[in-house]
Amino acid sequence: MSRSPFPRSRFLAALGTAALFGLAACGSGGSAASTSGDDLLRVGFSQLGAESGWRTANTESVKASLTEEAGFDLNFVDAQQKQENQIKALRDFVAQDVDVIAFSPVIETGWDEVLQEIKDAGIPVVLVDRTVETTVEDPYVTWIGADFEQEGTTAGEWVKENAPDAKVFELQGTLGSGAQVDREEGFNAVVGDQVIGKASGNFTRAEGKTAVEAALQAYPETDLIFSHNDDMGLGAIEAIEAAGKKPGEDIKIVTVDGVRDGLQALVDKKFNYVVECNPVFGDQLAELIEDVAAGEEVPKETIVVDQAFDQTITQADVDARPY
Ligand code: GYE
Repeated sequence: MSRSPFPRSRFLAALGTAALFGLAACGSGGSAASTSGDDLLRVGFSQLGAESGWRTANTESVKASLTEEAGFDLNFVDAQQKQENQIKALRDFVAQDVDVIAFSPVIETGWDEVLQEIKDAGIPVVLVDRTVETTVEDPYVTWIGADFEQEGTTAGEWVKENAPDAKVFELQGTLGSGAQVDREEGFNAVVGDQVIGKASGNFTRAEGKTAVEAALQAYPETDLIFSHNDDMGLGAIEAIEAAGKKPGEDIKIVTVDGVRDGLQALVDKKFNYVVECNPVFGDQLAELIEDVAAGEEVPKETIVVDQAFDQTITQADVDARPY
């Protein structure tokens, strides 16, 4: 069973209408433009949570791009890092018969049934940020996100070059998530022999702190932490300082993301190296969703470009960071 794509002409017309409504609303000082919603492209977006600075920036970027003015009727649902909440949101989107479903899967597995239901309903899927492992054939039209394995490799190369004798504790993200699995694979392929222990901090600052408190007891020889994101690294700083040690010196910290708080820790010399993972791709996502809805050819994947930062970063760089 297939579904006819959202006609391009109808969508462009919707854009015009939305723009007019937007102007009218501004002119009258009224609240949000209320359209019938019929002319807009109806998108269900299941965000996995609000666990980190990265996620908050990503959510802001998505919402800033998928606006009514831009022609979208966005139903955004936050799953609070629970897969069952995401599955429920996805089923709701099917019941609402949205034009496109976009979602950022909290972990890689467990989506077979709901992906099949979406496929049977003929609704195209745009996968955002994280990846899925599924037996469903052609479960999504396109994926946009970062190269997590490369991020892990880049972090590993810094360690190999700058701390070849370090005893590394690996602070993993949410177990079973694409970001955790692939960062770990990339990092361990380069310096796996230096890793003396690992545990998950679920990508949050609080759980990162708890995991490092335990790690400092279990592996007192740890002198470098590779954290799968900034937030857990910030939690690690708290745990290290509470144990009377100096983060960045006694225990070096390498992280992934590059949100402002993370880069500030780098300027403050508490982090040693940060591999960027750029969350600001709402505009690219909006374009992909339009093209998918219009039935146009899109690339199977779009990799968001990342860089990396060391302690030569300046306060001005941090202050200029948009997120
Ligand atoms: O690195 C982390 C977030 O999937 C890229 O999820 C994302 C990761 C990001 O919680 O901070």
